[in-house]
Amino acid sequence: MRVGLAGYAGSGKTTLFRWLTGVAPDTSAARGQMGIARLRDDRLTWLAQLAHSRQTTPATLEFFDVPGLVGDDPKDNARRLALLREADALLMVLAAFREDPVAEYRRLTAELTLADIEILNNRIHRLEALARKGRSSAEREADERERNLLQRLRHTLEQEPTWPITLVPEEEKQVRAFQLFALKPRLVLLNTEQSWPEERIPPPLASLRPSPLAVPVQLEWEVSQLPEEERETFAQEFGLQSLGRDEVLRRIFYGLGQIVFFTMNEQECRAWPIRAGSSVLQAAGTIHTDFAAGFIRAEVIPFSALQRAGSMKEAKAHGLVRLEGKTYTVQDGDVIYILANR
Ligand SMILES: Nc1nc2c(ncn2[C@@H]2O[C@H](COP(=O)(O)OP(=O)(O)OP(=O)(O)O)[C@@H](O)[C@H]2O)c(=O)[nH]1
Ligand SMILES: [Mg+2]
Repeated sequence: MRVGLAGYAGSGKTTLFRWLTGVAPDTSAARGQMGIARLRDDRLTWLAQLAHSRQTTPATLEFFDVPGLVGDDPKDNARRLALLREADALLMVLAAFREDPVAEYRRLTAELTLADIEILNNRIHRLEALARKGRSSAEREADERERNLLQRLRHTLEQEPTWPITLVPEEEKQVRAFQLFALKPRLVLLNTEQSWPEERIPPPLASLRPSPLAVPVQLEWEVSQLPEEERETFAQEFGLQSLGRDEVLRRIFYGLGQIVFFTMNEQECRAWPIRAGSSVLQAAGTIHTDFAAGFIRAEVIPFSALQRAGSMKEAKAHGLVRLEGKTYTVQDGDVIYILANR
């Protein structure tokens, strides 16, 4: 999943990007920059040992760092926002070290919403113009249906909805090309001066779901640059109660609605990211399109059950490995073996 960093200029997006991905920022990247972070997962290490896998492949998150919005240049802001549309999900980075995060959140949300409404308006006007031209009745019907959907969406956006807005799959398909922010999962990260206890996150933000994170990004970055043996002393001196990079990544990953399932054999043990709620058929397709096409069944065991059993052989002997059909909903931590015709 590609996570876009949304926020105002100087809110700490690039500092966060560098801390999470280890990629050195390219300040000339006016079109944005991509970096990959690997998700540490002790379960994967355990499985790789069990299967004597030669290779271990963790799940990853892609981060997309773009120039932030500026207060006084609406034209370039439109360009900057357009870059963000390529992202699958949004991490809203608020500069809580210098501003009231509630006000900043409201402002940023409003900008994202207005940008979506503008796209909807343009398309609605276009459809209205088409309606005045000679269209076949089939075309007219399709246009009419699309226009109703877009008008309904616009109305929803004007009512301060809860994010993201969900559509039925057919509607989602119809508006996919617009890459609306409103349909992307979003998570708020407050970039704080110092470590904040969770209770300090102000109420209107604290009640958001997924729950916002408070991270002193600059401090975290500085500590991560010190030699290992100095980190603890420095952290204590600055009162840094660090969640740690791995935990922050984990919360972003799960907060934005992803889960992992595992596959393992002697060749490779791998954690696959997938959207929560996906079917095992979609999981099969993630591994290989052939697996989805030739899907017969899946052998599934939750990681915790396998760990308790100690080996696949024991797990099978105790009937812990289930056979599931293609509609089974994958759970986080499922160890899956796909049976397929190839
Ligand atoms: N005091 C303080 N300063 C910070 C923090 N995070 C970032 N900064 C400072 O804010 C400035 C901008 O940080 P960046 O990470 O480049 O901000 P950005 O969001 O990438 O900004 P744009 O790329 O212009 O959108 C830098 O000088 C940082 O040192 C923080 O947590 N506390
Ligand atoms: Mg930047």
